[in-house]
Amino acid sequence: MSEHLIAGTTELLDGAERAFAGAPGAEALAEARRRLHEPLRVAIAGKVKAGKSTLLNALVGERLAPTDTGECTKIVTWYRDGHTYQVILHPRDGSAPVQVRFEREDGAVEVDLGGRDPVSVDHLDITWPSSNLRKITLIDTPGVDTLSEGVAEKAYEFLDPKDTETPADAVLYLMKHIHASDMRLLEAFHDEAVSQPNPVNAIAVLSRADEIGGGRVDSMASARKIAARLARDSRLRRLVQVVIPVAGLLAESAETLTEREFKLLTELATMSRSELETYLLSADRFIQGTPGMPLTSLEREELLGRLGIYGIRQSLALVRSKTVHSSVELSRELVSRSGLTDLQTILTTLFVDRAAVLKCRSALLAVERLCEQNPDHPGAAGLRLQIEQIMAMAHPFNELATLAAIRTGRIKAREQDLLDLERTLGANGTTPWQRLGLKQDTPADQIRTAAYESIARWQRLAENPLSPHELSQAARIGIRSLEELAVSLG
Ligand SMILES: Nc1nc2c(ncn2[C@@H]2O[C@H](COP(=O)(O)OP(=O)(O)OP(=O)(O)O)[C@@H](O)[C@H]2O)c(=O)[nH]1
Ligand SMILES: [Mg+2]
Repeated sequence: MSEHLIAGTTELLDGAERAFAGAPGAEALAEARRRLHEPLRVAIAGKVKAGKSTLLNALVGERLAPTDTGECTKIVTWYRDGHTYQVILHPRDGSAPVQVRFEREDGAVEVDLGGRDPVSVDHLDITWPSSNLRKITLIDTPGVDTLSEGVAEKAYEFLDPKDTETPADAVLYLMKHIHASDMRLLEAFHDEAVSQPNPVNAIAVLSRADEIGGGRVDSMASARKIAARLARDSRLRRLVQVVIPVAGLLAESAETLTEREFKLLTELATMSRSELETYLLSADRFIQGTPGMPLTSLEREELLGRLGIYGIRQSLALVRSKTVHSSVELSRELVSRSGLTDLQTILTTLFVDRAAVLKCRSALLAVERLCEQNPDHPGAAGLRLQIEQIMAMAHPFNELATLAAIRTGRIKAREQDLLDLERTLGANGTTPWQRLGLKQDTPADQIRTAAYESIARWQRLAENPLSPHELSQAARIGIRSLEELAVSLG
């Protein structure tokens, strides 16, 4: 299926390049073509200090993006896989990109801007050999505080496809609490052209989840409850597919945990639990400690900076209960408890498995934008028709559009029907068992039976004279998804 889609999109780009040769903005087509064969681009956006760079590092599994201070946190920075380590600076004035020097300080890549004002830099493009960047290129964006500030405007513009070409195919939006400006920024990312305000290419992350419960051992459980409540909020459902809580700092440190840190934690775990608890009530108390307490103040401060109170509590509990016996085991447990494993799974099922559709969607948008910029061009009408044809023929687009229609409240039905239909359309993942809500190891014949039962159910709904037209149409798209699924089972 995706090969057909890529072939159709490539043909469209060929036609557009012939039609628009030399026309203003035609360079965008070559870029769109390149993108089709590159990894999916996922932007990490959100307000200032939401924990974006920290989460990026956790996803790469290395401390690459600078956090906290430094002029480079104000610049959009791409991290992509490649053979060599290099940093290319793209100036804002459109002049030629230049290779710049960098150092690694405290793990993070410190780029030497060569005296340039960060505002004059459009973006930095960092190539870094990493298997975690093979399928997705990650784009770190500067935090948006108030939308009127210079830097904020830049990020806003970056996410707003109306003004500039959208450089990302999908977005992870980090939020600590839901905020009116959070919604505005998210809305800006959603284009209207290809499939209406679109919740299909965005995931919300409830970030710094450990802080939600004040670092208590049950912080993640509280964060999960809040995330589940947010995910039911109709305003948010219009904008994102899911809301996932992640303790990014813990995830980053867990991914990069050292043998030495494991040893320090083991030493700390020798102190009685009740005694240590009184010191874990605040960061100051923990660092100051008391004479005779394991580790030096400096060592405790270092651990706190890496793991936070929540991470320290979790680590000590795991060491004490002998659930983990090595830094490798501790790292694995903490990665899971930070919510990163869940996020990685969701990223794979919702973005990576759909990469071809999302990338083709970006390419169709690029052609459509060019047609808009040159409305009187003789080729524009034909290309627009071709875009419509690709979208109508490519079933994955219909799935995305229908998912978006359900999410934006344009399809009315019983809540359970809508939830099941969303799942059928691939909202929870595109494998047969995910679409049917079955267990992963369900045998093929049971999957097939479930698929036929489900087809019959949607047929009844589609043919029911009382079903509104939009619902019948949505049910038919679901039937087509299930038919393709049944064929794929052989
Ligand atoms: N407790 C806790 N602190 C976090 C978490 N994630 C990030 N931080 C801290 O929050 C601060 C900001 O983190 P960054 O990752 O730089 O946030 P950012 O969104 O990239 O910030 P800007 O790019 O400046 O907008 C740092 O001191 C991090 O250590 C988290 O999950 N829990
Ligand atoms: Mg940052």
